[in-house]
Amino acid sequence: MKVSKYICFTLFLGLLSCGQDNSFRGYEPPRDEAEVYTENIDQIESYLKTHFYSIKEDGSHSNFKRVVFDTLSGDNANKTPLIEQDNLKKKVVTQNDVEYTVYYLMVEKGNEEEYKPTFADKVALTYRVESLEGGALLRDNRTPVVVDLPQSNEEFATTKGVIAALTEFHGGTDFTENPDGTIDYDGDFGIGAVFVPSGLAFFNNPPMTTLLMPYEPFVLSFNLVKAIQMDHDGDGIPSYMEDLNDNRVLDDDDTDKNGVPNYLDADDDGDGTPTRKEIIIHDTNKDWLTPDDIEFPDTDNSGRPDYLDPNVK
Ligand SMILES: [Ca+2]
Ligand SMILES: [Ca+2]
Ligand SMILES: [Ca+2]
Ligand SMILES: [Ca+2]
Repeated sequence: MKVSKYICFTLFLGLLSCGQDNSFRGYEPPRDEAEVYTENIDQIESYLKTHFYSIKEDGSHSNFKRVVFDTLSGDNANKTPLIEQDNLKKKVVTQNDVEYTVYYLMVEKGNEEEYKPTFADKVALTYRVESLEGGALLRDNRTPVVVDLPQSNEEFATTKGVIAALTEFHGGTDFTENPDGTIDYDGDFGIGAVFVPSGLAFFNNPPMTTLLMPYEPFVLSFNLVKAIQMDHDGDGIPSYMEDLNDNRVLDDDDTDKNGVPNYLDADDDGDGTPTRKEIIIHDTNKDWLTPDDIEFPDTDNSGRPDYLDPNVK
C-alpha cells in the first residue's frame, strides 16, 4: 500500500493516467462539499479508531519530536487508539454551511508565555504529511520552514484545516532567524498533528506537488517552533485585526476601495492621514498587541473609528 501512490504518481508522469479514474486531479465540476465531507470524516474517524501514536526523537535536532502513527495490531493491539486519547481535541470550522470537525492531537501545547498565532501571522514549523490510506509519506520538512500564512505559497501549512490546528498552539522561546537563513531555537514549542478533511484543504484540485488525490484527507504532524504576530503594512494594527468582516480572509477587506486590502494599506480610509496617526497604541512589554492595547478614537461620534472614517483626518 505504501508504494502504490508513488507507482501511481510515476505512471501519471508517464501516461497522464492513473488507476481507474480517467483524470488524476482537478475534477470538474467539484463534487458536493457536504457529501465529500461525510466520506472524509468517516475515513478520519476510522483511522483514529484503528491507530495509536508514539513520540520519537527526530535525529535532525535534539529538541524535535516526531509523532509516529501505527495500526493497533499484533504487539500493538492493546495500545490506546487515538480516538480515546485525552489530548485528541476537536474544533468545528464552518465553510459553505458545512460544519467540519477538525481533529487535532495536542502532544505539547507550547510555551503559554509565547505568542499563539492567528490565521494572519507568521509561523516557523517542521512538518510531516502522511496519507491516511496506507500511510504514504507525502512531505517531510525536518528543518523549520517559515510560513507567512496569508501570503505564502506553501501548500500544506496554509490550508484552512492546518491553520485551524496551528492557531491552538504556542511557539517556543529563544527563536532566532539568522541572516544566513539558519534558525536557532529552544525546546519548549508546540508539538501536534491535525487530521484534515479535503474540503478544508485542496478538495477537487490538489497541487501536483502534494501527491494527494482529489478529495483525499491527510494528517499533518508538526513542531511549531515559533509564532510571530504580523502587521504586514506596519500601520500599528496587527493583520488579524484588519479582518473587519471576521471571515478569516484578508483580501476582501478594503475600506477605501483602492484595490489594496486593509492589511496591506497603511492609510485604510484613504484620507491622506496614515492609520498609525488615527489610532493610539499603548506600550506593552510583549512582542505582540491585543485589542486592549489599541485605542480607536471616534472623534465625530459617527460610529466609525477615525482610521476608517475619511471625514476625520
Ligand atoms: Ca485600501
Ligand atoms: Ca491597514
Ligand atoms: Ca487614514
Ligand atoms: Ca480618517
